[in-house]
Amino acid sequence: MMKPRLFLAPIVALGIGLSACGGSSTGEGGYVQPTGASVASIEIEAGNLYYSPDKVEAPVGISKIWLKNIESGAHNLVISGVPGFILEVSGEGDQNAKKVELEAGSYDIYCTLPGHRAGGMAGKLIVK
Ligand SMILES: [Cu+2]
Repeated sequence: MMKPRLFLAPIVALGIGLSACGGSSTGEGGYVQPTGASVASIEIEAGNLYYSPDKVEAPVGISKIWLKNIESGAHNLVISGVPGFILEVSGEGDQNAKKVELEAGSYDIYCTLPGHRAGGMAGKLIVK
């Protein structure tokens, strides 16, 4: 008879490691910010089902993206093609910022809360 315990141990350890990642306010989705200095600071306001501006430009390289909540309600901002990146804000006046390194291109930004993107909480981030 074989000894399955030897093979089970690493699987259990992996499971614990994955579950420990969830729910942290500092490491949502395991996103790792670039360590270099940011060349631009981009500010986007979140209202109820809109961003202002809804079309923003950023230079190629590392930008620090700010999301500032100007109305009630919780919102967030993700960038298409940037896995794990999310800025979350809760009530009015709340703000959040993270650095992101971007190549030239047109990126969709949107709020992932149910109905928000379809309701108009979407925009474009143009990097050039
Ligand atoms: Cu939203």
